[in-house]
Amino acid sequence: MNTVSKPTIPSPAPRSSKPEILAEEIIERLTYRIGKDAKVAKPHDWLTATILVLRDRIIDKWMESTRRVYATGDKRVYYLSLEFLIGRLMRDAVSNLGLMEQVRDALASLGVDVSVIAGLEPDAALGNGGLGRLAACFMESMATVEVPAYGYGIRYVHGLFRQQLADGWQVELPESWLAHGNPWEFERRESAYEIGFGGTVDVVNNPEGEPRYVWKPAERVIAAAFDTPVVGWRGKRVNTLRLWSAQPIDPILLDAFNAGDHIGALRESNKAESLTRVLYPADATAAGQELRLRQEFFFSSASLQDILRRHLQQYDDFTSLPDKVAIQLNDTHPAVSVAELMRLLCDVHGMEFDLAWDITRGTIGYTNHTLLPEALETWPIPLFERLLPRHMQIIYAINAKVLLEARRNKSFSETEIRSISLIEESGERRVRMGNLAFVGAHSINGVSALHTDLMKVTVFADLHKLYPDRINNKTNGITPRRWLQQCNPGLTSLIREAIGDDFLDDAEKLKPLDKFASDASFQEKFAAVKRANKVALSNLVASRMGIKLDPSAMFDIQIKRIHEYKRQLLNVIEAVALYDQIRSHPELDWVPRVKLFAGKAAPSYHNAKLIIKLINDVARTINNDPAVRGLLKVVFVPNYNVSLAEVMVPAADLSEQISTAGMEASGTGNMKFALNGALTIGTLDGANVEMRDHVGEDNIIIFGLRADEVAAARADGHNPRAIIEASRELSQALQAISSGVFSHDDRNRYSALIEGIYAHDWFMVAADFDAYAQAQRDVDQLWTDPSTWNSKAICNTARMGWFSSDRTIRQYAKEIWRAG
Ligand code: B1H
Repeated sequence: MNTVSKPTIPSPAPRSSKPEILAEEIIERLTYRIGKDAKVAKPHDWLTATILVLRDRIIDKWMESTRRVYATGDKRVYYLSLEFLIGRLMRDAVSNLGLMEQVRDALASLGVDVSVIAGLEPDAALGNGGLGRLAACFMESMATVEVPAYGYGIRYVHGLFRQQLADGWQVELPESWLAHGNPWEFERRESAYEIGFGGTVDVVNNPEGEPRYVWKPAERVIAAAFDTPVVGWRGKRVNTLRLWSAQPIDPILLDAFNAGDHIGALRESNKAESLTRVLYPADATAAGQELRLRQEFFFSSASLQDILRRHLQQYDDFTSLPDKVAIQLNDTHPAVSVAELMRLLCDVHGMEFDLAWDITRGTIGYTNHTLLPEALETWPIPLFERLLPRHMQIIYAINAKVLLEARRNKSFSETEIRSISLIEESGERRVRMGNLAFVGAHSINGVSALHTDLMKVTVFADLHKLYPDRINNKTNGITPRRWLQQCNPGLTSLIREAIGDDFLDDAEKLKPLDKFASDASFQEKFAAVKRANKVALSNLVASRMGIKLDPSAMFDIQIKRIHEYKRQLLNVIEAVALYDQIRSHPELDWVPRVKLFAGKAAPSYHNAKLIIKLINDVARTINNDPAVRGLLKVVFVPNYNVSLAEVMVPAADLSEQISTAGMEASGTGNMKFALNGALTIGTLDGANVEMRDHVGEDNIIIFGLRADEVAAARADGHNPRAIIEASRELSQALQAISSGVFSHDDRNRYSALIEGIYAHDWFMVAADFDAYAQAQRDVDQLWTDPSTWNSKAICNTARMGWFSSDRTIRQYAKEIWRAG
């Protein structure tokens, strides 16, 4: 550095939020940034120009937030997740900046309808379902509760596939959210790191201490950073979502090109870029392919290198890492971070193994999201060793340490030791990523009280015995900004009129709304808002699908990934049974219902795709049967995503949360519906248990086996055939489906699916059917008394504030991260 005195650089003037000024700036951006004359600008151009104007207002706060954490030396939190299901960002940003009216007016003065251009923004679907959406809610809440945080993930070129229906079958189409560019992101060319794969490990002996290991990767790619600002409520803090994109070291091999090998010249480049090209659409199933392991290591290594670089900019060495940095692993997808952090500390920065191990564990926390065996990631040793030879050595070294600890402890049997090991020895030897994440973390948390309790007695029973203080619970939450204020402005203004604005800053202050539950005039207004939301959904269904819905019917909604454990099948079998009853007893007073479904199936998940087809087959038959007289409608809305949820959630009367008890770790859709005044019909699974505690058992409809009963039934050899024979409704419905009543074109289409229920009924569909059907008739009964229904719905909204992700994040900050 030379010593020339630094000039004082003025800061840009604060930006006005007057509609006239916003309008001027939008024209400015349109002209000079996009190069379009307002007269010929397309709606997309207006959208981009508007986002650029908003972005400027965010940048000031962003820089201020970054400066603040440097100045205070506060701990930084890093959330590592392979998925961020963020959806659209414009309405979120405008609303959190408090510019809703101003932006609407500014655009109106230019002849542009804000809702039209907002609807053009692509829905960023860099995630599969609940796990990815949770990461997005957490990002918004971390900014809101002012935790200095960075999200780290992958900038997939193609997010989750677009779902189309062809004759009722799911068809997957590529999704290209970046097609029109992405005005929210900033490419950071200065923040790029090399990521290696394969190769060999050299050992350099060191007479002074531990030998030094040097990994010589055979392949290398560049990880390039793209940053998106995340604005908290009222713009208090702006955090960064940093997504990595893979780029080749040599974009083109000129020698090969000049020698005429034009394809070979680009091979390296294509290979690098394919690393971050698509999101794995598995959801709750480990993908198990080499490219996936590459993705996991790629983003873990880039993130850790970035974290360590930032730390060294401010502090002398890494002994302070656990005090200044908290790294949270979102499931095991980034679990290789445990070994990579050890490698960076020991091999690159020369730290002793034992000290590095303490620092690693002091820094890392791990969140588990599922107990499903098929979702627990393990990698074959030969693959792991070939791709990450040095990490394999480190994992063996960690394992030796942990197993020695367990053996010294004396109270462990050989079976228990085997289950603690990071290496699975039965059959093909594999690395257990869950065990690696567990031993490398000081905190292991589940996502609901029930799920956390089950973790302690199932997957991690033996590790929990060895490290009894590490497992803790952090019940999931949802951001009330997106999932109440933005998606349900009608309900939000109604609540403001009744109890004032306090709940906008603290969702638990919805409580006073309880008093209005029995207020007849408030009930009427509440019902009117719900009806308007149902009309909006009906319009969407009419325009997308040409199906007409009656907004005075009960809207009964199940939207989530299609999975056998989530039991869309139970729901549709009940619809078939109800259909049968309506036809047999036309004289009875049936409650008009619309059963809506939406959700994607993993492309390779045969039964899930078959369930989609079944729902559509049943829908076609029921909707076209004049004997039903419109009393029952079944609709499968295609291409479920965040934006569709924002329309469906506020329109629900009844929320279906009917997973087999013990299988849904938490659920978060359940919370969104209840917050928006739907009643829940559900099992005692995941966060439903705590929702019942909060809303009160009179305000939720619970049915079915509990988790311990499911476990007992499975262990004792549950006899579904006997159960089915004892239930006339169920046997008739199953018979109808399996004999082809809904599939004349292929009468055996569903025979194997239904045979699974007769043969083992793993998901307890038969076991829970009668209780479910009865609960549905209880719901019908309730519906006939609108005042009681509405009062229960209002209680749900009033009492769901605890499920705000602000509460969840405060608990993580206090109890795991010790930050903020
Ligand atoms: C959840 C997943 C998941 N749990 C593997 N596990 C994946 C597993 O692509 N993969 O390999 C993707 C996702 N997702 C969900 O997490 C739980 O099922 C929900 O119950 C829970 O609410 C959500 C957030 O905690």
